Amino acid sequence: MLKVISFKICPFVERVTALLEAKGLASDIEFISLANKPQWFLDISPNGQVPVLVTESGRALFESDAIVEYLDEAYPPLETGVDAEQRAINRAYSHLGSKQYLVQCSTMRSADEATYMERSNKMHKALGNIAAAKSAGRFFNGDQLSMVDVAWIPVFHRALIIKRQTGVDLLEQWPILQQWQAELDATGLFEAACAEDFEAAFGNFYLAPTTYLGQQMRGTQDSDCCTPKANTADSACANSTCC
Ligand SMILES: N[C@@H](CCC(=O)N[C@@H](CS)C(=O)NCC(=O)O)C(=O)O
Repeated sequence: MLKVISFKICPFVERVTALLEAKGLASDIEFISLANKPQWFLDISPNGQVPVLVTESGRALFESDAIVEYLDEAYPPLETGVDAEQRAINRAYSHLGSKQYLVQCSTMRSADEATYMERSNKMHKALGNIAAAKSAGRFFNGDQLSMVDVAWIPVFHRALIIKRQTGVDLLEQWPILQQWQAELDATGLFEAACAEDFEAAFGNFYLAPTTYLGQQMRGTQDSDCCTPKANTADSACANSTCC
């Protein structure tokens, strides 16, 4: 059985687990603490990061780009009839998506509105570019789910939770992206790719009272009002703006 080494709110992990779900591949999952990485994990993860995929033959693969390419080569492809040119285009637009993960994480962790605006603006060029490239179909390349859709799932999933909880919509300038987000949501992959308590863990970290978005959710503006809770995702990720 395939096995994913995971951290609950990591978008790089979600890209991998979304692909496993989309392909109908069963897998085990093991969550680790990133603040206190176990030695067995460091022994198999050369970059010390999640995700790691342990293949059915027992080899450990790291780097999400490499993992998703492996999964699409070793198992029936997600999208059929993709020639070399289209595959290159898919990789490029997937890369555009995964490059947004850390930018989105730091945007969501912004302590005030000015920082939030400055950081979210950094995503706007990429959002405009992906909006211009999207097909008129349900998904990126048409009506068939592609590797590009999977790469953008973590971005759209997080944007949807933030919109529902705070009313702040990262995609508000792009109705075509809102529509795409709704189509991806309707696949059920947002939830299927994540642990049952994903939204709670995500909220503890990104919607804490110390973040601008957390204040929007609570209707408060005072970032000094509260001390972050101990033993939440916050404390597990003390060194990072992202998971
Ligand atoms: N380039 C890596 C990035 C993965 C990554 O940043 N993972 C984070 C969690 S979201 C991590 O493991 N952080 C712990 C660390 O860097 O020590 C990939 O694509 O797999």
